[in-house]
Amino acid sequence: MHDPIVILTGAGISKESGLDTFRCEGGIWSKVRLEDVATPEGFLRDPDLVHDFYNARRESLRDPAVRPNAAHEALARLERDYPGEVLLVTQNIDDLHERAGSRNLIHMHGELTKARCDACGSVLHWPGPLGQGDSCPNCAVTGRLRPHVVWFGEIPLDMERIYDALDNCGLFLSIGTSGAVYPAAGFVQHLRMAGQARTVELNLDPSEGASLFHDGIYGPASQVVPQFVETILAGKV
Ligand code: BV8
Repeated sequence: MHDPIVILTGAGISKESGLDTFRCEGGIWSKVRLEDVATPEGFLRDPDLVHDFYNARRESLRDPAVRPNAAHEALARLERDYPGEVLLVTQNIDDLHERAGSRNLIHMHGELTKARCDACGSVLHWPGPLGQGDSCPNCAVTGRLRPHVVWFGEIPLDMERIYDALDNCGLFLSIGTSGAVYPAAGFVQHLRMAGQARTVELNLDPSEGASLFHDGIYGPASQVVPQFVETILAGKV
């Protein structure tokens, strides 16, 4: 019997693909205040500053050097080759999991390549720059488009589907996340209370919640994730 697997990823899995993390040395939050660029209040106060912040990150996705690494590819292989269900829940707003081939995927904090219209609610594919002068292609209203990203104080996406999957999984992997942001950081605690899933952290170094996991495997994701995926596929986990 192959129990369902739920995987949570964070910015650390994309680090070796050339994308910054948030809280490591020199990370995003050391360059810009999250209150200014990752909150609804910040967007209301200075929409151009927020658009510039996300336009720069969206532009970095188009850099040919930014592509899925061995960790993204290993998770896509696991979804393809594991006989049970594999659900990938990412906090990341980059598109590297899709580009690696992952399909059963939830972006709980939204997606950099999408925009949302606050006038009509449309969620739109938006790979290029976004600004206050842009109009919604569906309702034609100008100046009401925002990044389709979950900011602090906003409710993450697909939470019901995520908790259903957590309550039915046999194995939970947490990869490349500091365990600093809730509710994602609380998933392992939720599982420990339910008691049926094995929980494993794979990270460069122990996260804030390291002690809550049954096992911890430490090193660069591009090394530890493919190795661990092989042990799962060999039926050794
Ligand atoms: C919510 C936007 C209610 C998109 C992000 C107390 C006070 C105030 C608020 C709160 C509080 N307690 C809880 C909250 C709520 C708040 C919160 O958690 N605040 C924190 C700061 C305390 N949370 C919220 O507001 C959330 N909403 O709670 O709504 C609710 C709750 C449940 C159900 C319904 C309603 C909304 C949170 C989403 C905020 N948006 N970003 C964007 O711009 O990207 S959060 C931001 O942090 C990113 O999404 C990022 O993904 C996320 C987490 O960061 P990580 O991915 O973990 O990245 P980090 O840099 O921190 O760590 C990287 C890790 O990788 C490190 O451990 C490092 O060692 C490792 N690493 C580095 N290199 C490698 C590596 N690992 C492997 N290999 C490598 N090579």
